[in-house]
Amino acid sequence: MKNFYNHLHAQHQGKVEMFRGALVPCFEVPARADHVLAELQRRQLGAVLEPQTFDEAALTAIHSPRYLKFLATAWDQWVALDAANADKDILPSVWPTRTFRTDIEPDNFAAKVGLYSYDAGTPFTSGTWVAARAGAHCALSAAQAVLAGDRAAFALSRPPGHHAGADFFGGYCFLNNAALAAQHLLDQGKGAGVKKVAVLDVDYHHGNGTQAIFYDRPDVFFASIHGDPRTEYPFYLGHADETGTGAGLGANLNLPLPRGTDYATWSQALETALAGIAKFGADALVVSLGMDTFEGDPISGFKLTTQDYLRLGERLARAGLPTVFVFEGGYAVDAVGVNAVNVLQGFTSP
Ligand code: OKP
Ligand code: ZN
Repeated sequence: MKNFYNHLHAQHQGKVEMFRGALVPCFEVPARADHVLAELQRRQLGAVLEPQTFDEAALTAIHSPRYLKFLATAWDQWVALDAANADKDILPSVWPTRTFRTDIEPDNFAAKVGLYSYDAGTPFTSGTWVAARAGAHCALSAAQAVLAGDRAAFALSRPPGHHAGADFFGGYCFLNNAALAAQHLLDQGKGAGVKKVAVLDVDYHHGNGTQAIFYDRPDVFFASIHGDPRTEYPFYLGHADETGTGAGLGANLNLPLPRGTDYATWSQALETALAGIAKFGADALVVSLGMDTFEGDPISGFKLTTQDYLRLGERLARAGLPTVFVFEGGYAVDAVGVNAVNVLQGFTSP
């Protein structure tokens, strides 16, 4: 399996995030990807490649031009306000909620940041745009490899992506890598017979961005297994009654589970998700591969073990679809490499 490694990921290195009234060190750290890379190389599980570059159109297929322009210029705007800002990250602090307008982009920088975000846990740093763009290119490159005939490919990219919407960042995410990969498979895969794509999100947190992007689409099935949003981030989306809208009705499947869920129960939800994907008739699969379902994860509540990830990989292989893996969450830094590579290993050599 080819692995597309975001060689620029460490340029995104947030200092602090807002948590319970205090600024605490970021959980989403560069060491996460370093550990996955080291484990890939240790087990020699395929070539580690730099991503190709793609033009703007591959990004505007998912994200709004207004949002992309903001991401590309945000840091310069921030430092232009005050040169001393260069030592601090941008952290959102004000948002338009119900009854406010979102059609007018404010001139005020803080207000602009709030228009394009939804939480105060996602710092935007000097290198965020460069890192996020290269990460998106990893996901697109992995999709490209699958279109060229590879059975599977892995985008080893951070920051993660599944919380990012068409025009907002949040939940440590800026560009929706999984959505970009899915759209690329559709846009470039017509000749290869790719007409319908499924996104399976196994991150602990509901992929609200991916769901929202494809919610009215009949050609992308979104299935997600995650902590119940009544108690778990991102709280305001991910309930079982969200089944899609309009032409996309029936193409969204949420499987929320309580804190404390282990693989015996989690894998039943996986069967339900895969049955939905099979019934939908997907021609290709994108897996939002979050490893924060691990029992040792510091911010999550499921109880999957390191061994369980081998079984997950085996099961995904048996789904029989060309598969793009996109790295998402996983904050037990010392375990995330072994756990992620276990999924890939289970997939390739069960
Ligand atoms: C991103 B991904 C922890 C608060 C949690 C947001 C979690 C984002 C998870 N102090 N804040 O889905 O792994
Ligand atoms: Zn997560």
